[in-house]
Amino acid sequence: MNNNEHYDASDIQVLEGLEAVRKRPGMYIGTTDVKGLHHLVWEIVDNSIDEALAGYCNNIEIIINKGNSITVKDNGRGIPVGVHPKTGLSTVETVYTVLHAGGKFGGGGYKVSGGLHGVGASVVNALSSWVTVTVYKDGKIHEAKFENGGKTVQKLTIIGECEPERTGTTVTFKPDPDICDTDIYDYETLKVRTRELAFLNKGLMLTLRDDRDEEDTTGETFHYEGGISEYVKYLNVNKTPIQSEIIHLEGEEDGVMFEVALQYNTGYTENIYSFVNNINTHDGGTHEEGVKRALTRVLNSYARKNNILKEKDDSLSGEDVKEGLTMIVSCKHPNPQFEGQTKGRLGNSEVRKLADKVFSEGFERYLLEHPEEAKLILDKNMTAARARVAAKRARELTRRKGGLELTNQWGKLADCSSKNPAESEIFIVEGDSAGGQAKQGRDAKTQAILPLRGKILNVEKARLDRILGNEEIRSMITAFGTGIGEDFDISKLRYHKIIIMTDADVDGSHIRTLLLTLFYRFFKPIIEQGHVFVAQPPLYKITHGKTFKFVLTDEEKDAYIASLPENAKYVIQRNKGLGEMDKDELCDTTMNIEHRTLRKITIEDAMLADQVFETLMGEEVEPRRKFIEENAQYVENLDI
Ligand code: 1YM
Repeated sequence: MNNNEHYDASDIQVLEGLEAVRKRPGMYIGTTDVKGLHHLVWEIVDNSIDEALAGYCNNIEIIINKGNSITVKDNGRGIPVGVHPKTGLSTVETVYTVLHAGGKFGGGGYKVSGGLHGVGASVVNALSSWVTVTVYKDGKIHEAKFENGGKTVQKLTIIGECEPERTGTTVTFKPDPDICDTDIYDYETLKVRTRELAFLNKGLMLTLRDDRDEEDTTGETFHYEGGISEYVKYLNVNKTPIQSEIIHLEGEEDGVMFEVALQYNTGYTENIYSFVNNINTHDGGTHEEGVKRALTRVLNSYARKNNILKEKDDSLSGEDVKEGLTMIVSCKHPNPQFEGQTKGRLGNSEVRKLADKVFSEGFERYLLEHPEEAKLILDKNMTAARARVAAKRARELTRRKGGLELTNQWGKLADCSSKNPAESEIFIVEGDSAGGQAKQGRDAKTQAILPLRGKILNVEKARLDRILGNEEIRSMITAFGTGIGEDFDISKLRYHKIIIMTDADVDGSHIRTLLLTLFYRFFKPIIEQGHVFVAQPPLYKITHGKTFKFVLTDEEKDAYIASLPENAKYVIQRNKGLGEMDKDELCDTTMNIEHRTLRKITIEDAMLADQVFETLMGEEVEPRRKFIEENAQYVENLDI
């Protein structure tokens, strides 16, 4: 159609169609910024993916060329090359120049494009300065060329021969700079989606290559025989899984394919992603709902049957069973209904049933066949449930008791006079006697003291919810000023240093573990933002004649002793409790900004404490015994 004088009716319709796309590109590709630029690539890749889903293609290459054009190659059947009965044009030309051609001619299968339904090729053509389509089919190489927003400049022509076994489609296009604001592709963006497509389509090999700077002969290849199982593994790579294998379940009904892969880890966040025809359904929908509903139901029923949940206990909630869960849900649907503002939700109601059925049957069987792993999962769920109850109770308590005025009445907080959080510190001190000394020796302007009494010493038997019932702990939470759970607001933190000061014995380490666990679960940002510290009281007091020295470590002790005159008499006293120092000693060595050493708590420290806490408070005697045995070497007086 090089000659304007030879338009017939169908040609005019064709040109009007593509002109509409150029007039309102946003309607077809969302935006004309860098996002839209990448969108064009996926429109072409989607056609290759469709061919893969139909079972005819297992290899796709994406190349960013010099000059910022893109080549997409596949080894499918090749776009049909015959004359199309409706348009009188070759099917290749029809697919690339008639809007909605894909929808009409694609026929069956799982159309992947999220709303464009196969019109992608003509849209890309409309928005490109040039496009070349090459089809390998029947031992021949066919080629068609388009320019200037989809005008045919070379009708489909045989340009050579190839091996008869060779089939496939290669498309190269250059986005039109008049339409797109940028022509710079971002390799990382393309890579992330390419990898995702490989995870979502098991067995499919996808290669991404960047030839812009210098010819890259290999590129990066993504190919996962395990599909979404490997996606879960990938997402859990920096986490600690609590199951040795990944659960992978799939099923099909009336042409709808559904699959799910999941694995729990020791963390607290949920990592759930769902897809329909390879498109991320950000707002979930029936496929995700079906799985979540079944997950909660199956775990509750397993817990009841195995007496993990007692008759009086509340059921596990949907939130409880999602803690530490990494899960990919994928559905391939010939006729998906996308709902919601951003069309990010699957609406087809029959999928809910299919997802529920496939998941509950498979997961129930898994739990029965893997009792040890089932136990680990249920332990995790139960802990989450307890934490939820505890958080709720704490929220109610802090809400009910309200403001700080009450603190002094039922806690024993000696607040500092400064109202500037940046210079204010709160010492959480083990025991009344050390607390009393600290109150006397502190700098009252910037240092607040909150003594914790012995009541909470029996940490290993106390649940978090009970601990939150402890008055001193509650006054501590109120003193922080941040609120807890949903109400948490770090900008309200009243002390930028929260300093835990405990004895160097088992009880001291229990209290520290408890406090760190509490902070980790309910005040994570205060740890993440570096507000939590542990005071380091001196480990030894070395008396030599009338002089004495406090030292923090064994190394310092040895160095000091070596510095004493030969044959000098000295006494080394190991400092077990804070109370062994008088008030001046305590304040000089451990609290005074000039002399003290503080250890900043990292999120890793807190995570470790949290795990230790679980071991200590768990119902299981064996891990507790083992923990104490393993750690006995670190403590002098094992008094438990
Ligand atoms: C690099 C882009 O477009 N591959 C591709 C597209 C098609 C086919 C195969 C194909 C589909 C069918 C039958 C079918 C398309 N064909 C059409 C249409 N890669 C790329 N590979 N035979 C071949 O769906 O029945 C549209 S896309 F409409 F012509 F069938």
